[in-house]
Amino acid sequence: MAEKESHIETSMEETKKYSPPEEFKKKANMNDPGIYKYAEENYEEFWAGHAENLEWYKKWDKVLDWENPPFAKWFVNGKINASYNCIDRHIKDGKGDKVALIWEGEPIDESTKYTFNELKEEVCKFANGLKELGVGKGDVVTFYLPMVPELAIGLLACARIGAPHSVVFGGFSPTALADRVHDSESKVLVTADGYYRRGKKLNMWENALESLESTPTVEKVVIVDRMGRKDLELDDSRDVYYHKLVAEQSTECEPEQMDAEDMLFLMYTSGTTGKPKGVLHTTGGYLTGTMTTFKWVFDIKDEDIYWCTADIGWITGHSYLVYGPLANGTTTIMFEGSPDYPDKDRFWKIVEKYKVTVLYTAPTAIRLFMKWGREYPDRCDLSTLRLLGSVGEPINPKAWEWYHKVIGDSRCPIVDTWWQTETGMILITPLPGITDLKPGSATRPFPGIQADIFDAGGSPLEPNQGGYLVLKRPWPSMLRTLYKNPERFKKTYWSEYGINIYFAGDGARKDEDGYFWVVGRIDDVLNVAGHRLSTMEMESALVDHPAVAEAAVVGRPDDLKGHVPVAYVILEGGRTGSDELAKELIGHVGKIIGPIGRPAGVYFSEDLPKTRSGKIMRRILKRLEAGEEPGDTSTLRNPEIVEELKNRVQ
Ligand code: 7RM
Repeated sequence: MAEKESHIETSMEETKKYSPPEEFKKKANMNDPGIYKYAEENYEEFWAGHAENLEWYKKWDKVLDWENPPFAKWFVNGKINASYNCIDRHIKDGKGDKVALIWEGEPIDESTKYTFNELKEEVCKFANGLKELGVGKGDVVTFYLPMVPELAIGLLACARIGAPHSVVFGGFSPTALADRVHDSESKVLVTADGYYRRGKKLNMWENALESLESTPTVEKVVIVDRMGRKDLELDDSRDVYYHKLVAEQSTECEPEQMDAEDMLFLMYTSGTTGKPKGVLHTTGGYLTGTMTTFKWVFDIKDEDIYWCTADIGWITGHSYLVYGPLANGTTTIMFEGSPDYPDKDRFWKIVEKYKVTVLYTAPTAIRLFMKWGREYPDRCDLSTLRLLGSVGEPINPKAWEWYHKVIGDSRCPIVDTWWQTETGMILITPLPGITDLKPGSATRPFPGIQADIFDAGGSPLEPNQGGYLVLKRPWPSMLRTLYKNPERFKKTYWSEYGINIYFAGDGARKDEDGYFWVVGRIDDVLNVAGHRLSTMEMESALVDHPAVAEAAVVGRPDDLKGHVPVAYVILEGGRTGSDELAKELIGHVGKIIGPIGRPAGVYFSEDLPKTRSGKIMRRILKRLEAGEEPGDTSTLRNPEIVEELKNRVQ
């Protein structure tokens, strides 16, 4: 990881407290604050109690095996199927006709609903189709899709037959897709002909085709016909349309009995080095963790209409759009489009249309809505909302207050939830009805979770001292390893403070009430609009360009997106920077990583601040971008460059 600073600066603005109304407390499902103490003292039993809510083919012999840290096993020798538990179990409980999934297309008049019965049929058909293509237990299937129902169905179809899924966000480039397909050795890729974005029709098939040139493991490609394009040139021995594949399939498919520790999915995430990490989640623990946190954090009732606005291409979409809600038998909404199409009131129109009761979204979206103004939400009936969630980055108190007042009508509690791709489930969060809220704080660890703040040397810090966020005890939906890379798994997460302590990579402080205030990443990972991007990945994309000799990418604070990437570039000898070249470099990075990786700006410079051993001190560039003093430059080989850059940046 990046050099550790001895001090993490955290802001300490004092904030109002919001106490849940007594009435709400009474209604809340889990209104016993004693649950924290119970879970703390009996945490294996606590988790086992929740796992009992799932249906197992065979119960576990042991709740947790932590004898060989950091390699945890949960619900040892238990046998279970995630797809069965998300669908069939509810049908058996008489909920077959309840709506499981609502899909809202980007075009305003396009939507579909699936009851649990219908979802089961679709999932079984796709599962049988995948089997026909030769997919069996343990074969990874990669999905590169827009937000179409086939994506949610595909996850559950894979889970049904024991084939791990790996979803690559549709905004990633062909190169990024190829890297991920390659690492996971997928034999099947599921993609689409195209997708809608703000009324425009965009191609997807061309990207998939480009990546297929360098992914020899792929034998079969399934294509979802989203746009009705007629111009696709298919390779008949490899490519098949989704609707043709599933047309004749049986609507029954016996779920595979999976071991609790069998891989459920891979989710690639940006790390501190260029190569993305394949975060591996398993079946029993992941489902227990997401089911339980979903129910408690969102205080879920059977009649809730729940909407998570995340894309299934990210972990939030996996855990809290698909698995968490469906494991609880909750109606979950999936939206294909953008918040401003056809107008800036689209989200609120959806809330009104489906009478959404619980909304889970990201601070970056909230800040955008704030900028657009309250006229858009005010046009719509939001009175069905009763609880609001936030995830992805710290929510600034101003955005919190706006969300609370304008969207929540000062009625709805806000659950600010801290977690990561690696943690699989929410770990720091209020419990509505129990926890007093402080805008900007994710509040307290979920029952049974032990979080703390350590200094660089590994000692727990006093209240309000900034340090490093750690987790001191395993939890059921923790990542089990990095795919094919257990050494990197150990090194990245379990080496900083010893093999029992999970190092989250976030800077944070704990206040006098034990509330956590997360500042953000302390490694070379940028959080851009709630998406994790690796600065190293962008730097290698830049130096891949013939004009670039060296590059450093850092985050610049941004009112809307939290941070945006900016690139400092040293050109190859003889070259001079220009607006054209800057544009070209931005486009180049966009092509290698995908549109979300495009730098917001490029600076050309003769040199960059470097240590005597030649390492670029990104920390200094980061400070300049934040408009702060550069700090100690005495260890630099070339301190004079800092002044020069400072004049240019400001
Ligand atoms: C769920 C998700 C993880 C990183 C994490 C933090 C940041 C997420 C919050 C937050 C402050 C929050 N997974 N983060 N939630 N920071 N408060 N409520 O976002 O793997 O994509 O990102 O996001 O830095 O380490 S993720």
